[in-house]
Amino acid sequence: MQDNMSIIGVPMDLGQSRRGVDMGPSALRYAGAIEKLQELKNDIHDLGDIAIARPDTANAVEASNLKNLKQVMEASEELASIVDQEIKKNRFPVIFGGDHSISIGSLAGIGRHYENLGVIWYDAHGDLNSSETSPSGNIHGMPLAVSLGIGHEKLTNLAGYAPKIKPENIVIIGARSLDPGEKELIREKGIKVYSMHEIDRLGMPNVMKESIDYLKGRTDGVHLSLDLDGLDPSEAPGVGTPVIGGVTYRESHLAMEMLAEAEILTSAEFVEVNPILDDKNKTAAVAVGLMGSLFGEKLK
Ligand code: B3U
Ligand code: MN
Ligand code: MN
Repeated sequence: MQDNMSIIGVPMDLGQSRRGVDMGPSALRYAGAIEKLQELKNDIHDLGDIAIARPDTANAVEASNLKNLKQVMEASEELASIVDQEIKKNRFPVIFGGDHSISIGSLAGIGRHYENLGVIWYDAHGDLNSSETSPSGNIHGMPLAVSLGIGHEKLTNLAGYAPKIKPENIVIIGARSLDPGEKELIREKGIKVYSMHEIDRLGMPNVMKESIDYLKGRTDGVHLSLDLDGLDPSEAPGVGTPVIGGVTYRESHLAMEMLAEAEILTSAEFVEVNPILDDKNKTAAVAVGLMGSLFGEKLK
């Protein structure tokens, strides 16, 4: 993995309904994320946080059931352009969320640089809803669909091209809360999913081995999108939509270490840390621990 990394904070909480996840980048910094990365890599640029607009009382974009569409779009444009610039400088982007809607921007910035960008979506959810299938209107439940070109055209056409990724290059790990429309899309597009059932049956070592072998053969870059709610809420309680029965901290460490050894990643993001809902910044500390494994602590 590259030694030169650029950190971009995205204090976004408008892609869902629980305030506080905008403090995710601060919580990660407070828990020592930058120092951890500096320990492991020679060349860390912390680019700080991008500015996020506040919600207006009236949604300025034409009628839609998507909450805060305008603000999410603007932030995604900005993030996409920063990520794009950093990759052009041959730097490895590490993005700190913010809610998961920020991946719309991350993938829009990254996608252009790869013919077959792989995506590991480590999450309790599929984030494969569209405006039609979403039960909530929360955009953080949509970024994977949007990146496939499915959903509101203001989001799918972000950064001027669509789709950003192909369904056969996605691996979802840790899923245990999928809406009916998401399940249908997974079936229709043949998206590879290791739900908790497969993790229980195969064990995390096999799940990661299969995922890595699968992506290695078909992709020219891999983005890790790690939603902290993929972990069990007993170990990562500071998330907006906790779902019991998740991946353990130990299994997650192993997953990160196997990714470090495989050397397939070209970008990464850590999202949904909400310090307001947390237990003394435990979830941010968990995220920083996982960054250590992902960026080669064991290999040093
Ligand atoms: N699938 C539901 C819930 C959800 C998605 N992502 C999170 N929660 N974190 C939805 O609203 O789309
Ligand atoms: Mn998510
Ligand atoms: Mn989630």
